[in-house]
Amino acid sequence: MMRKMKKIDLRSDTVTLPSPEMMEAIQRAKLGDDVYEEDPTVNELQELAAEKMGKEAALLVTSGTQGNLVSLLSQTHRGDEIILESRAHIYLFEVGGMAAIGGLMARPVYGERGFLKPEQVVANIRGDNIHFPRTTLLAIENTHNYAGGTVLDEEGMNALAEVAHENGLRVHLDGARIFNAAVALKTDVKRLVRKVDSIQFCLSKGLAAPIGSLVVGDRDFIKRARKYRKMLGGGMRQAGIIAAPGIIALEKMVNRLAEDHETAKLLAERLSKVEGVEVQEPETNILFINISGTGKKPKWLVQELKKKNIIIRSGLDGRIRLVTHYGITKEDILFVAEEMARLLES
Ligand code: TLP
Repeated sequence: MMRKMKKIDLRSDTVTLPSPEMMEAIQRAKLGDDVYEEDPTVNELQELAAEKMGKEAALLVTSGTQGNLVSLLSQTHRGDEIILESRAHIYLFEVGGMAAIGGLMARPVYGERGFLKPEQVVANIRGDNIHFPRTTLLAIENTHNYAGGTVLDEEGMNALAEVAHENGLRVHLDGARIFNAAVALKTDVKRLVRKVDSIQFCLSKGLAAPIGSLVVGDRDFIKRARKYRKMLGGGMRQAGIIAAPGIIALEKMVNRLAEDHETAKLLAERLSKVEGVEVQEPETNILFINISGTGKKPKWLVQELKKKNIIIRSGLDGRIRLVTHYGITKEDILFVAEEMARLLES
């Protein structure tokens, strides 16, 4: 079959390249020194982000990891304990920054589909005892990456935030992919985050901007976050070149996430027909499969697909994560499914 060998990279939605419109916006961006809060493009993006989330203020940060860390630092004190789901990105994949830099204790608790139940939160809050650290924060991840791009709805979000607040905890949302959740639920993102105190969301994932995340919350929180961002080396100067494509990401790339959810479903549907392949039904743009039933090894599959310019990565736990995103078409996905089926059935 003569097919032009387009590179199809399904390792993550972080691999997306900026759209031509984003590249043009970078060229035209009005710039200033953002450490002095004088970059008009950064200011515009931050206002837009705050408005979209229904909160008072926002702050552009370099990455999701930095956004989560400044949020945690801004809402806790050294020695505090944070409750989070045991597969949370903050806990597993952020280099232990909360402990190393924040002096924070993690209280990881397993939750079905990546989400704790309110009663699990209550059960894990430390009581008033001389021996205990203080529990001061609940961190939620929506969509939950490692649990399979799973979605928590408005009711679920509110129930968690309410129980946390009733017990004196603040609430942080690792919303790296919160727009995927909102699109999957066909709801306004504002409704999902209404009761949380801080949010980190990424521009550089499904929204296809090249760099950056936003931290969102009330003005006092953002003031503290700005100081911690500076401490971590995240005070940027003419950062409007980052903010300009970010504005396009927020204004034009949100609704199209539905296409990524469709292509993930299509891939799941095709792969579930292959004998020995276990497929976790995708809720958004992340699909986990397990091929151990085929007798083939993930590493072998990675190598074989690479020959067709299809790039995947085998996970840490034997599963394979496939992520759909901007630039991946339905036709690409049909091609990937066909190639994978051919290899796994051979
Ligand atoms: N996730 C990356 C990798 O680190 C695994 C990916 O490819 O999915 N929160 C969540 C839920 C994330 O998935 C990620 C990135 C982050 C935070 C961190 O964002 P960055 O990579 O911008 O620091």
